Amino acid sequence: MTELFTRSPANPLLTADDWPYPVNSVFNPGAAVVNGETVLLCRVEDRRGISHLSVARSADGATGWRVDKEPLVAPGDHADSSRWGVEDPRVTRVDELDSWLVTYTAYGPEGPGVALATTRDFRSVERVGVVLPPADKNAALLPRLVDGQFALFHRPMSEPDRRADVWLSRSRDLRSWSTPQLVLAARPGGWWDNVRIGMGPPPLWTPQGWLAIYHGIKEVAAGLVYRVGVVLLDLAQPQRVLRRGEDWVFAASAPYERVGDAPNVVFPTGLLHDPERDQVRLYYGAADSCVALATASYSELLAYALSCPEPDQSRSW
Ligand code: BMA
Repeated sequence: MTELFTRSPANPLLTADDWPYPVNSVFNPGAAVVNGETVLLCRVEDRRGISHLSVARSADGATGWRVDKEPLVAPGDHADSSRWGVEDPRVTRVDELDSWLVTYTAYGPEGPGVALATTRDFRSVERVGVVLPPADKNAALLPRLVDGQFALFHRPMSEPDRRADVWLSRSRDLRSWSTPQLVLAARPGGWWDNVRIGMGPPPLWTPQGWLAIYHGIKEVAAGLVYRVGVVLLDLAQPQRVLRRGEDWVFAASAPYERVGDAPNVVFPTGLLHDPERDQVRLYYGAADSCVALATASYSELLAYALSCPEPDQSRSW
């Protein structure tokens, strides 16, 4: 398979050195286009190890970043379910709300839970708070309603077998969510996504289905390796997988992906489609240390997804 994604020559786009105050690391950004500018909502880990979410803006999405001096979403106080940090945001434009919805992980003594906030301008947020209790994370909302309902992918951790797969829940009010339906499971044995998987950025609408990027984890002697895969989901029933790639489409190879706080991690969280350039921009965290960008041709990526096998229900991986 030819490489679908090309790394930006400006990588790493953002590191701790770009922050206006001392921090440990900057990674796993949600992405949006706001008034023609690219806005990244970055996870910033401070020097206590607690994360907050801060905005960086750029005219071309790769260079000339301007970083806000104050967090957009800060961790909660002592009694709060996010007292140990707010992490891994995904950002979805929701026209029905005339807002962007931020889905993020609220981390506290109970574990990681799924939390929501809305913003109209990336200068202030309204917090909805935790909507799916621990242990749950990797939440990404579809940009369109399905049967009049919001559709949210998320990754509950089931006990006692500690399975960690991608599920879908629906809601009319963003607060109460339906019983989850299984979408995509980790593949056992030697597969690259055999330990845990999680939805990446909010999937892209295409005429052929929802084009979705996910991360998959494999455990090797040296630790965990995070890679990136592609699936195509049914437009009307997004819990139905139409196609699933067998190979990963993106994996750590650059020095800033191989070396850092968490080596060999690429963690995709932002995906922007520019129809005029037939381009998608994938923003990701590298090695839990910096923010990076890889681009692909939209039509090549979609053609690749359509060429992948249909999942065979009778086959057990
Ligand atoms: C996951 C999340 C991500 C992180 C990744 C690799 O569980 O916590 O924030 O990037 O692990 O360490």
